[in-house]
Amino acid sequence: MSAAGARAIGTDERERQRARLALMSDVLLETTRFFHREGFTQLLPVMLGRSTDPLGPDPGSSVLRTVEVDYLDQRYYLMNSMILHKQFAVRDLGKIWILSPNVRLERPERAASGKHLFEFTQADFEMPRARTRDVQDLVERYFSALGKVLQDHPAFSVLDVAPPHFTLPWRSYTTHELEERYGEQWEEAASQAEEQPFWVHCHRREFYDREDPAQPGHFLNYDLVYPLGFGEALSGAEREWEAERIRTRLLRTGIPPAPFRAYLEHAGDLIPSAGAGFGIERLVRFLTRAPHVGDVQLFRRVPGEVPTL
Ligand code: ASN
Repeated sequence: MSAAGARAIGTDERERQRARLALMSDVLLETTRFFHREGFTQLLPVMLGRSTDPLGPDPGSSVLRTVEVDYLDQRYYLMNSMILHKQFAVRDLGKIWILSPNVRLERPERAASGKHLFEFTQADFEMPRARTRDVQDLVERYFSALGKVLQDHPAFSVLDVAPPHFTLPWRSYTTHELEERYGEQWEEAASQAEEQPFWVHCHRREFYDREDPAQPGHFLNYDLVYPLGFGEALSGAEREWEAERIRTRLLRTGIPPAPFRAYLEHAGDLIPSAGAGFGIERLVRFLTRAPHVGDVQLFRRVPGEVPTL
């Protein structure tokens, strides 16, 4: 790589970077194969939308603002995530997935977490009429297949890291249990305490995650968390799909309604679905034990760092 493209780094680090990116290339190939085998249709990503994910209210989110682009008398938003588009795609096409670039203007302090980027790509999928268990089973099948395919990958010997060894099924907790055990900032401590990825259910967050109609105040959503301190891997949910419930949930969040007008206009056509998204860079960081998630990007997008290009 020429000096114009990447930070000045030593030969050893360059070799490690090549190994991480070679592994990422094979992760992308296996991810594509996996979703294809499972009968998902791959969509090209949307970058600008009349509505996008508000990313909140969520105690885990620290985005400064959503990027707005004005074009021909119309306001567009750069994708925080494609969640709202996924809900319509799943209605039209059935099981879908996307390698979706997200721009999230994180605060500079987030650089120290080791896991935040202001631009990253997530594998984002959605399934019609699916429930939590279906998503968990699919994700566990994915990691199991990925682990097998990557066993002999040369990157692991370059990096002196053991290939992944996943023992399934993974444990499930609720946020309430983990809060009791580790306090409000449970993610870091819980992630440090575990040796396998684990599921965490029932987060109070965005309006599109379904609130259990049988148990108001409980949410039919989930995160997968990597062990050994690597933190959140994936987030997803069963979705709110009835227009009236969506309106009520949106109102309750108190976020300005203008960016959701277009979404609400069509919300009467939604169907029940569930899905999730997982960051490709975080996955490769976890597999390669990279110190920072920016270390798996050739063109680093770390909050507070000015990129070379
Ligand atoms: N991809 C996530 C989901 O499916 C949304 C997000 O990235 N905030 O729920």
